[in-house]
Amino acid sequence: MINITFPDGKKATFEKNITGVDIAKSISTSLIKKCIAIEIDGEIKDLNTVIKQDCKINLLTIQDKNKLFEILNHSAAHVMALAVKRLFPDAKFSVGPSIDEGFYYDIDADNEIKEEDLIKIEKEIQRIVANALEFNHKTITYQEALELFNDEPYKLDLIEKINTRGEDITIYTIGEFTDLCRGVHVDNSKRLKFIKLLNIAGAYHLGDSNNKMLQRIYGTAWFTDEELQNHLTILENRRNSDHRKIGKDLELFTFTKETGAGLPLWLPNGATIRYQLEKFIKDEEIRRGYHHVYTPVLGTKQLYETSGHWDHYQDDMFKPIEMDNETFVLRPMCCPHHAMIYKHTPKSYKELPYRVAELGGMHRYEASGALTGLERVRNMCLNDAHLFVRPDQIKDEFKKVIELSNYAATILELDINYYRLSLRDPNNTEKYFNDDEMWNSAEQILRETLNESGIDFIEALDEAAFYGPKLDIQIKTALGHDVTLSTIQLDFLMPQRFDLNYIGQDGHNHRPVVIHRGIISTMERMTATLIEQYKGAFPLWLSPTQINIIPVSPTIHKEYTQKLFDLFNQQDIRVTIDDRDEKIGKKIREAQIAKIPYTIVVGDDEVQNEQVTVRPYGENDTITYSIEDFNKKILHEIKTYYSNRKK
Ligand code: TSB
Ligand code: ZN
Repeated sequence: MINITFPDGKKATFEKNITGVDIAKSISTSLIKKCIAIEIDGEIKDLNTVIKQDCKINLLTIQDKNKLFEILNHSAAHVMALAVKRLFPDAKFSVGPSIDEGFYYDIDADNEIKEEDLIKIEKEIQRIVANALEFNHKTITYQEALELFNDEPYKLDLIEKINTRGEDITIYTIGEFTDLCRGVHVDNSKRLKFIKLLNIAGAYHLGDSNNKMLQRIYGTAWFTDEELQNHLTILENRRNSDHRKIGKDLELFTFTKETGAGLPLWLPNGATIRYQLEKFIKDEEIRRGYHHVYTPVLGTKQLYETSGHWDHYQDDMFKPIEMDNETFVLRPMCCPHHAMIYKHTPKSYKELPYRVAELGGMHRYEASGALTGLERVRNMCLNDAHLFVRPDQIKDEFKKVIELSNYAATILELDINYYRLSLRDPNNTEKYFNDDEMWNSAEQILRETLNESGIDFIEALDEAAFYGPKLDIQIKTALGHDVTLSTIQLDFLMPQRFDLNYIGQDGHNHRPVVIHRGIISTMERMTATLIEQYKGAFPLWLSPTQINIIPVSPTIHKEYTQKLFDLFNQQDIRVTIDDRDEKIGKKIREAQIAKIPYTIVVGDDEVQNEQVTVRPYGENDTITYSIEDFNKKILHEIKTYYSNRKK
């Protein structure tokens, strides 16, 4: 006999070896139809799991849909695999898990599955849904598994792995399709009515680039049509603010096969935005006592051996270049060059903090699958600085950097997701240099500084730089990636490695400490962030074109149009004239599509009254100003980094 306790405390007794279906049946026949899965002692299981001992159970229905999202999507992967098998009988299957917002399945169909086939597969899925097929599972032996999947090479690989781990091998059958799987699933394919296949991407079997590249089909499944439609709208909005799409539409940047993956080409519009960002941060840093320098993008391999990059950061570097018996590396970071700048002359304690800054070019060999538009590239320019400070200056200087970071975040209107204190994992001896005492004191100082600054932060293990702990300022991208924008890092190692000193008040040599910091990140990542944040409608100071003048008649209004152009152009305002032989309505529309902040239309009235009629971006109404008033207004907006972004 087995005693079952329900969530409301009621109890029931059954014969041995019953399943969720039997329990539902004992309550009411209508409940059988509603039950999707079962919770046994708090763990979600298949509805037809055999219960062998006393337990607490909870029969899960659509009311519990939040709990069931994962198993719904995992079941969706199976149903999709069955559909694919019917349409592509030769396809071989790898793995098909649920993910945050849906599911995928990695399939080897010799690249036969095309984007347009997704509709066919969806139709087949709907047939499977209509057939209301049950999910059935059982445990089999290693030998049985080898026989059953003898024609499925990827499954055989998985079976070997499961067997080595000494785990049970379980299989699930739906219709004519049997899959190797740990579960859990919904009871029946009829639950998968609201499903959508999204796209196909390349993926290696088990994510290992030594394996064959397979096709990964992504999809998402929901319990109601309303939820599915809502989710599709969210995805559509995300796609529309994806910086790669906007960057293409607004001609900001591009990549070509010929130049190489992850190596961005900044088109004139994007280059203008970048130049404004560079000017903004460089001028601000100079005002705050930074020394801006220029140093080369490569150095000798030896320089990077001394710094420790060669030992701890080699995997992220391009391969060395050999020339005339010397070996060079493309630098992945600017720190060693800045250390050499510090060393150029002896420093006295009075000269510290000594702040070396650069818009520094660097190269990192990011995995090809990780490259994402401008967000993650292989050639980049970092708003970098290395602050050489006395130990008694660490906290103050760190706080000043936080202050600068806050200032930049305000001007750039950044939506910061969270602050992260990134610590080393003491067990990861390969990644971090080995000096417990140094790490402990660096981490402690940083924690104290953050607490004193009143910053709300989370702590994360194994996210530190190889040379020290850091404060990372994280944002969430349109695609939902969690990425680091600003970073402020504490380093006791580099001064030692490069034998950096300053002469103290006592006349003796002392070791400085280094703060590495990147405030507005790389120009690449910051531009990607701003594109997504503003959805391409940049504030005036950043806009590639600030004013577009459209003469109603390119001949009659030519002189006045030119006069306005010259006036703005001479004040470094980025202005264009659209005197193409096109309808005025079309030109205004195109200026809106290009998201130009101000469009001036010049007609007879404007010429006669020496005025400008202006249509701000995104507005239907125009405003008429005297030339002088408009000029003042835009100069003010540029100078104050004005933005009317609605958050
Ligand atoms: C701050 N040596 C320090 C520097 O002094 C350093 O390089 N730190 S870093 O490794 O964290 O990189 C600084 C910033 O560059 C990161 O915070 C991130 O915003 C940006 N970044 C890193 N890798 C990439 C990449 N592949 N593409 C674009 N931006 C990147
Ligand atoms: Zn650095």
